[in-house]
Amino acid sequence: MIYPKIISRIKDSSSIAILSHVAPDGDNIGSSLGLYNALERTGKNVRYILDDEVPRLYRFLKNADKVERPGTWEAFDSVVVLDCGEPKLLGKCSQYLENNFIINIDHHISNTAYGNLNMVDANAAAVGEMVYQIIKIMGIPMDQDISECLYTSIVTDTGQFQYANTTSVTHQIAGDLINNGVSAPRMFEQIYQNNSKEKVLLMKLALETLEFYHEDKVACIAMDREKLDAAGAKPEDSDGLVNLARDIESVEAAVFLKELEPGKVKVGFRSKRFVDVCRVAKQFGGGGHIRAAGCTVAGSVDEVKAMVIEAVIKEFQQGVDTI
Ligand SMILES: [Mn+2]
Repeated sequence: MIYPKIISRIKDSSSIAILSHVAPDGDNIGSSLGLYNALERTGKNVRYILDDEVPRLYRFLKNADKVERPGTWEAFDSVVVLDCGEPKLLGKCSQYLENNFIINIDHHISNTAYGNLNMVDANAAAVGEMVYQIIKIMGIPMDQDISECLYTSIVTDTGQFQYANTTSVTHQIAGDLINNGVSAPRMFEQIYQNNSKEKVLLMKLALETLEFYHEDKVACIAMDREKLDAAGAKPEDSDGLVNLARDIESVEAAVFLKELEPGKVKVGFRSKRFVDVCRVAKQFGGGGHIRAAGCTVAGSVDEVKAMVIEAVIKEFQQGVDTI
C-alpha cells in the first residue's frame, strides 16, 4: 500500500507542483484541478503547470484560469504527476522531474513507474477516483468545487459510466460527489451538450473517411491536415471522434488517425470486448489502457494506417472476451 507514504509526503511538502500530459482530457484536467483546489484549501503553495491549453469544455472548473504554462526549471518539495503513463507525455513539463521528488499517480497499465513514489492502479476507472481517496484520507472537506472537478474526471474517463472500468465504487464515489453539490445534469450539459460548430463539422468530414476492414470488425477514420484545417477545428475537437467508428454494430476495434504535421501521425485505438489495443499501441511506442490506447507514428497517413490496421487485425487472434 503506497497511499500512506504518498499522503505523508504531500503533508510534509509546502511547495507542490501538479503536472499532467499534453493534449489534456477530462480526467487529466479534472483530477489535477481537484487536487489543486484541495491542497490550496490546506494552505499549501500549490501550482498546476501544463504544457497546453485547458480545453474550452473544462474551463468552468474552479481555478481553471490558474493553470500555468511551463517556464524554466524550479525546485519543489514534491512534484505530483497525474494520469501520465510516461514522462515524455508531459512535453516541456518533463523538466520539472529533474532533481525534484516525484509522486506518480496513474491508472494506465503501461505506466513506467518513473516516480520516487508510484501509485498505479490499472483498475481505477479514472485518476479522479484515486485523487478522491487521497483527499478523503487527508481529511480535506469535499466541497462543491472539488466535487465538480472529480466528477468531470470520472464521467469523462468512464465514457459517461459505460466502460468496463466503471465499478460499484465508481458509482459510490460519483454519488458522494453529488451529495457534495454536483448537479449531474448541469455537468452533462456542460461537457456533452456543448459542442462547437467546428467540432460538428469535423465529425462530418471524419465520417467521409470511414473505412471498414476484417469483415467490418475494424473501422478506421483518418484525418489529414487538409481536413483538420478545413473544419477550422481546435486540436481538442478531434477528441472522441474515434467513438463514431467504435459505436457501430459490427465493430470490435476502431482506429483514428490524425496528421499532426507532415510525416507524423497520432493514432487512437478503441475496442469493445476482446482486442487488447494497449498491446497494439505499445508496438508503435505508445500505450494506454486495454480498451483505449494511443501512439504517435512517423510516416504518411496512408503508410501509418496500413501498419496499424494490420497490427490490430493480428491482435484479434490473441483476444479473450472479457465481458
Ligand atoms: Mn485517465
